[in-house]
Amino acid sequence: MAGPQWDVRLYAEAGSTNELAAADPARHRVVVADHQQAGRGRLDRAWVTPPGAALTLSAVFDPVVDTAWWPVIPLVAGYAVARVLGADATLKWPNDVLIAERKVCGILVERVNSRPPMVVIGIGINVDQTEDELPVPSATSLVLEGRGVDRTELFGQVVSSLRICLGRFAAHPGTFLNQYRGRSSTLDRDVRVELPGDVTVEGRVSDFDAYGRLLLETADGLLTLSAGDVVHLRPAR
Ligand code: BT5
Repeated sequence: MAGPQWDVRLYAEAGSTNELAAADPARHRVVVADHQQAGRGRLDRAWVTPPGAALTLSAVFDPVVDTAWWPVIPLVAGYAVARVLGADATLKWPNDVLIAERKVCGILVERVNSRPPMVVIGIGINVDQTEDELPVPSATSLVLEGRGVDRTELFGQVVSSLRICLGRFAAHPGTFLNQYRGRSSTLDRDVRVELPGDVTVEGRVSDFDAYGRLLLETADGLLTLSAGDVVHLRPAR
């Protein structure tokens, strides 16, 4: 199936690929850096990768879905990466990709208020890092999980998967969460959720709604959460 013509901008070094993509957004543009020196996570956190060992890219899309569905786009991006990484890649809500419960990929989706509005989908995948090169113990890399992959091939697979998954999502936005549930490592788990504003809640994740919100059963009743950092409290069953 022929895809669109991608406008790929490859940098040997860049600060943040998301920043570069957002500064000059154009449909089907992909910014990729061999070394990202100031990678960004959510909430001003850092995404840290050594030169030449990770895949760090940002792809620009103009999603043709009603704005009510935009909060689901980060989940779609995580799902698109997970299906490339294999059957054992799971999703920690909202969109971290895990292998064996450790984070192999982080995603940062940002909206650009251009005309039409676009999204920058930033994806960082740990590919060749050794244990020493990972910034936190909760991280892993593909090579540490026993799968060496070629970064260029992975790049092609991830960009194509993003396009396919966003296309399907745009066609049937209300059914995406059915697929997402099957990849979730957070569903049915006991979790602690750190909410914006230093509030923490604990409970069991009973489901996600069609808009990607997490439904948490707590001692005080059911909460519907649209943002937060999840900590899985017990091993997966
Ligand atoms: C994320 O944030 O997981 C989003 C990361 C997005 C990175 C991509 S790379 C291409 C594009 N350009 C950018 O500038 N960003 C995007 P968050 O959920 O806030 O997680 C950040 C936290 O993950 C940090 O505070 C660390 O604890 C941890 N971390 C940092 N680097 C990591 C790595 N390489 N692997 C795993 N965990 C990491």
